[in-house]
Amino acid sequence: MQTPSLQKISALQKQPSNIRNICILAHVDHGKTTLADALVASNGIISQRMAGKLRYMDSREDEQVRGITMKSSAISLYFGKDNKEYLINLIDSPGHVDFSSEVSTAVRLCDGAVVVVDVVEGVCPQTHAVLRQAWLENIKPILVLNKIDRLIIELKMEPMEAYLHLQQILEQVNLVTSELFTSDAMEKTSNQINGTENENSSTETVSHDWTSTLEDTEDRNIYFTPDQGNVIFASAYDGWGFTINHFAEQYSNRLGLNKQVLQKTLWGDYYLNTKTKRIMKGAQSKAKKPLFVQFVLENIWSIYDAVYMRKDKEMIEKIVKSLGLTISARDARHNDFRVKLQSITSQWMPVSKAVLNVVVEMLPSPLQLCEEKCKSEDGVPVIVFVSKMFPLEKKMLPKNRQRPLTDEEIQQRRERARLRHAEKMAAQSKSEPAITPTDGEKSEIKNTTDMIGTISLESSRDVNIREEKKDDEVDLEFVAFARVYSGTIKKGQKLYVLGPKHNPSKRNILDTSKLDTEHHKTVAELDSDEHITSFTVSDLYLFMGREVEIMEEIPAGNILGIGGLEDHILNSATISSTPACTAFTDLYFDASPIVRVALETKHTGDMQNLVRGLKLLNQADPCVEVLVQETGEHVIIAAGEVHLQRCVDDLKERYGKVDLNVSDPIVPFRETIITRPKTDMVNEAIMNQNLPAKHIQLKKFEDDEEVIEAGLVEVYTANKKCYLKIRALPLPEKVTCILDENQHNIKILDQLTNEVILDQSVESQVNEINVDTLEALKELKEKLDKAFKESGKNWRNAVNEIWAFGPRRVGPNILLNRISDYKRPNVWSSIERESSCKDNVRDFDNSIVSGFEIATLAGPLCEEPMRGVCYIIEKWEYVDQNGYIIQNSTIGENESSRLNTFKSDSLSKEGDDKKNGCNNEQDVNISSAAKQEVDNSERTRLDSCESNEELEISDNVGKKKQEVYGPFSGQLISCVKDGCRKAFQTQQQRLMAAMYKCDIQATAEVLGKLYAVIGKRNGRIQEGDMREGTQMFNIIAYVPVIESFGFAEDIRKKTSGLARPQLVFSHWEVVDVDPFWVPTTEEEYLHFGEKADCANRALVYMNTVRTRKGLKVDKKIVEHAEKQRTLTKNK
Ligand SMILES: Nc1nc2c(ncn2[C@@H]2O[C@H](COP(=O)(O)OP(=O)(O)OP(=O)(O)O)[C@@H](O)[C@H]2O)c(=O)[nH]1
Ligand SMILES: [Mg+2]
Repeated sequence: MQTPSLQKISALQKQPSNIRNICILAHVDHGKTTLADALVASNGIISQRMAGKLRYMDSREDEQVRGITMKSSAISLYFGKDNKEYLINLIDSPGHVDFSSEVSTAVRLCDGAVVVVDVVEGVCPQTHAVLRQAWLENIKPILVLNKIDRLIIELKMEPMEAYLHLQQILEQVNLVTSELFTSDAMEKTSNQINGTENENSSTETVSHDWTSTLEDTEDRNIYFTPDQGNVIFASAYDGWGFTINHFAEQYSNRLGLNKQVLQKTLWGDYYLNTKTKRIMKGAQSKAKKPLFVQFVLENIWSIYDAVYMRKDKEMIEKIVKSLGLTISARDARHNDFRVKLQSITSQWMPVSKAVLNVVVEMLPSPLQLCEEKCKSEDGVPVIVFVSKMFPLEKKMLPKNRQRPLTDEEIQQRRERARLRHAEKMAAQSKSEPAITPTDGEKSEIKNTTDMIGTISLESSRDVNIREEKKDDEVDLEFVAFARVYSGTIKKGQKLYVLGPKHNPSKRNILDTSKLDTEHHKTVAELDSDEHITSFTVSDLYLFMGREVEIMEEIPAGNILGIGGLEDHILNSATISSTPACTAFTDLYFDASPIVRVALETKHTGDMQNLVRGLKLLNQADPCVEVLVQETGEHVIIAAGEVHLQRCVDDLKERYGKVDLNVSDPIVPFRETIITRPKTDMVNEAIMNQNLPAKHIQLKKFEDDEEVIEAGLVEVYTANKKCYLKIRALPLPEKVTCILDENQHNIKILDQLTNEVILDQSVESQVNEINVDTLEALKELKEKLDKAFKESGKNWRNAVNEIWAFGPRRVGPNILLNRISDYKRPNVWSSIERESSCKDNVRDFDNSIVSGFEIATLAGPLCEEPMRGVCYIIEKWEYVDQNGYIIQNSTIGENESSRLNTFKSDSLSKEGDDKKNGCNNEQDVNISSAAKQEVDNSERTRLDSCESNEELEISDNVGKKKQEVYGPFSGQLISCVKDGCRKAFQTQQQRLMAAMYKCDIQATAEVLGKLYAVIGKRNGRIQEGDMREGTQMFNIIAYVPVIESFGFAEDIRKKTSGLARPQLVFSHWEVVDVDPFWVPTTEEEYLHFGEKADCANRALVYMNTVRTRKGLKVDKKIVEHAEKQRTLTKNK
C-alpha cells in the first residue's frame, strides 16, 4: 500500500478515539523487531520482501551487527478497518536485560502492549519481567505466539503435538498473569483490612477468607484466551498470523455453522461430529481431533509440507489457485522455497492485519485512559510526559536533511554552471599569450601564479580548519521522547519543565512572574530545591522509525519528539503550561548498574571531549552511572557486559569522538565477618570452638590494644586519656537485608536526626515530614526490632541501642551503644516525638560515629566497604594520669578543665561541623582506594575546625599535650577506626562477592557442557528443571560477577549457540573461604598440600583487588631460591 501522507497522519492525530499507542515487548530474540518489520511493511515504508530481513527499527549499526535491539524506537502507522481509519503509534523495545530501562521508558508512554513469546523457548525471564512491567504500569497486553514455523521445520512436530505444546505455552503465560493478579489482589485486600482494622482497632480481630477475595475480584478479562480474541498465532518471519476469528469466519461459511459457536469452540477440547455436523465436547477422551488441529493447524502444516518440505511445484500452483493468491514472477522463479512459502503465507494470512485488527479492537485508545484528560481544545492545559532523551544525528533532522530540488532551482543551478563554464573558457582564451611575454611580464605572471597558489593553499587550509571544526562539534541533537496527555503542544508555546521532584503544593512555586524572569535558567543552574524551568517550543517531531518528520502541533493522546530541551531535562520530566501541574512519578527500572570501568583518553589533550561525551551519555541513558572519583578517575557503571560495550562504543564514536583506554572491569566486593564455622576445610568438625583464630596470634597488635576475646578489643587514644571497648559481631542476615532495602528511609532518618542536633525542635520536625514517610520510618523500626528479636536474646534490645548506620550513614552496618553509664538518644528519637536529649549527648559523640563510618567504608581485607557488621561500643572512659577512670561526676578540677579544652563545646561544634561539611561523611562519594586520602583530609578538616578552639585553651599542660597528639576529636576518630578494624580482624573475616543470577534455556544435549562452564567460573546451579512439555531445561545459576566476563560468549561457543544466558545482579554472597586460611590439621595438609594457595578463591580475589589499588600483597615471588638444576645430570 501507499505510505500515508503527513497530512493524513496529522488529521488522524486529532481523533484520539482512533489512536492506539502500543509497544512490542518480549524476551530477547523472540521476534519483536521482525514483527515490527511486518507492520512497517504494511504501510509501504519497506518492501514486503524485505520484512523480517531488514529489521528496520534497529537503526544503529551495532544493533544490526549484533542482531539485538538496544534502544526503543517509535513509528506512526496507518491502519484502515471497516471504513474507519486508525493511527497506530508503535514502539519497538529491546529484550536484552541490560537494556531493560529502555522498556520502562517505552511502557510508560503506551496504553497497550503486544507481548511476543517464542513458542519454542516459551516463557523466559524477560517475558516475566515485561508482563510485570505492563501490569505495574496498568497497560493492557495482547499475546502473539510467534515462531510457530519452528515447530514444523525444526522440531518436526505433528499438528496434534503442536496443539498440545501451544496449550502448554499459553498456560505458562497465564500462570504469570495469574501470579501478578493474585499478589495484586491480596495486597489490595490486605491494605483494606489494615485500614478497617485501624479504624476498629478496639473490636476483635477479623479473620479473613482469602479465597473469597480472589473469587470476588473480576479476573476473566486478564487472561489470554484465543476465544476472547487476544491471542495471535504467528510466524513473523514467514509473515503470517491469525486469530481464531479468522478461521471461525471461514468455516462458518463453508460448514454452515454458527460463527459465534465456532469462535468459542475452535480452541479447546471440542471436535466435529461429521455425521451429525455438530460440535461436541471431549475430543481428548474420545481420541478425536480437536477443531483447532483439524481446521487450523493441518492446513498450515500441509502448506509447509508441500511448499517447503516436498517442494512440490504442482501442489504449490494448486494452493495458490485455491487460496486466490497471486505470486510475483520473481518469487515464482526463486530457487529458495522459503521465499515462495513466505510469498504465499504472507498473502494468505498477513500477520500485520491480524495483529493490527486485534490492536484496534482489544487495546484501549487514549480516551479510555481518562476522557477528561485527553482533551486537546484550546485553553486546556498542556501536559506532556518525557520518558527519555535520546540522541539523533543532526543530519537526520528534517531541517538539515537534503530535500529534492524544485524544477526552478534545478534551472537556476544549470544557468549558474553554464555561466561559470563560459567565464572559465573566456579566461583560458585570454591567458593564451599571442606574443611571448617580456621579462617584466614574466615576473608578473609568476607573481600572480604564486599568489593563486597561496590563495588556493590558504583556501584549502581554510577548508581543513572548517572541517576540523565540524569534527569537533557534536553532530547530535537530543530529542525528548514524549507523549501528550492533555491539551495541544504547539510551536512557539511557552511551557514549564517540571522535574520529577516538583511539588506544586509548595509555596512560591506558582509565582510565574519569578519563573519568567528566570527563563534563561537551565537544569544545571537550578538550586537543589528548584525543579522547574521554562522553555519555548521550537521543534516538534513525529517519529517514523529511522527518520523524524517536522510537525507544527500535536494534540493529546500522541507520541512525539520535542527538540531543544537538551538543557532542561536530564532523563525524564513533565512539561506543562502551568506550574501547578503535579509531576509524573519517576520511572521504575529493573536493572541496576553493577559493572564499572575507569576511562581515560589515549591523548591527554582530549580530556575535554571525554567529559563532554560522558555528560551526553549520562543524558542519553538513564541506566548508566557516570562519576568522577576522588582520585580524578572518570568511571562509568553499566548494567552488564553488553551494556558496557555499547556505552564505550557510544563514547568513542558518537558522544566524545575520542580514543579511549578502558580499564579492566572493576567489580565491587564487600567485607564481612561470620560466626565461627563448625567444620574445617575438609569438613571435619572443629573440636575446640573457643580457640582464637590462628591469624589473631599471627597479627602483631600494638601494646596498648588488647584483644580480650575474639571480636572484642580495648583501644586507647594516642594520649592515653581515653579508652574504649569495641566488639565486632556479624549482623543477623535478616537485619542486613532490611537495611539494604531501606536505604532511602535510613537517609531520611539521618537527615532528621541531624536537624534535631542542629537545634530544631523535634515537634516542628515531625510536623513537617510527610505522614507516609513517618509511617515508613516507624515500620522500618518495627521490622528491625522483629528481626533482631528473632536472632537471639543477645539482640533483644538492639533496635533501641542503634547509634549510627554506616558507611556514609546509610550503609548496611550498625553501631550500637552498650555503654552502661551512657544513655544517649538513639536514632529513632527524631521520629518518636521524644524531646531532644541533647544535653545527654556526651562530647565527642560524633567522633565515634566518624571513626565507625571510616572503618566501615574500607575494611582491612582489601579496603572495600563492609557489609553486615555490627560494632558495639561497650565502654568509653576517660582515664587520669595514674590510670584511674574518671567518672563524669568525679572529674577533678584540673582534669575537667583539660577535658573541657578538648571538648570546647563540642555540641555546638558538631553543629558547625555539619554546616561546614566537617565530619559529614555521607556527602563524600569516596572510592575505597581513596579512603586513605579521605582519612587524611578528614583530619585536616578537623584540624582546621579545631584551630579556633585552640585559642580558647587556657591550660598550658593541656595545650602541650594537644600539640603532641593533635586534636582530641581526631585522636578519638582514629582510635575508633583502628579499634573497629581490629575487632573485625579478630573475627572470622570473609569477602563477599557480587552475584549474578543467570537464567539459561538449554536442551539436554548441551547441559553437560553448560554445567562445566558454570562450574569453571565458580558458579552454583540453583535449579535445573525440565520445562513441561518441551525438550528444554530451565537452568537458574548464580555466578560471581567477577567471573562473569566473557561468560555469555563462552557458553555460546561451548553449546554452539544453543544456550543463551541472561545475567542480572542478584545479591551479595559470602565467599566461603577465609582469605588467610592455612592448613592446620593433618587432613588439611593431606588434602591441600603445605601451601594450599591454589584452592583459596578468596585470597585470589582479595589479592586482585589489592593489586588494583596498589596495596601491599603478601606474595612470594621466588618460592625456592636455589640454583636450578638439570635433573637428568643428577648433580
Ligand atoms: N523461524 C523464525 N524465526 C524468527 C521469527 N521471528 C523472528 N525470527 C528470528 O529470530 C531472530 C531474532 O529476531 P528479532 O526480531 O531481532 O528479535 P527481537 O525480539 O527484536 O530481539 P531483541 O530486540 O534483541 O530483543 C532473528 O534471527 C529472526 O529472523 C519467526 O517467526 N520464525
Ligand atoms: Mg529487536
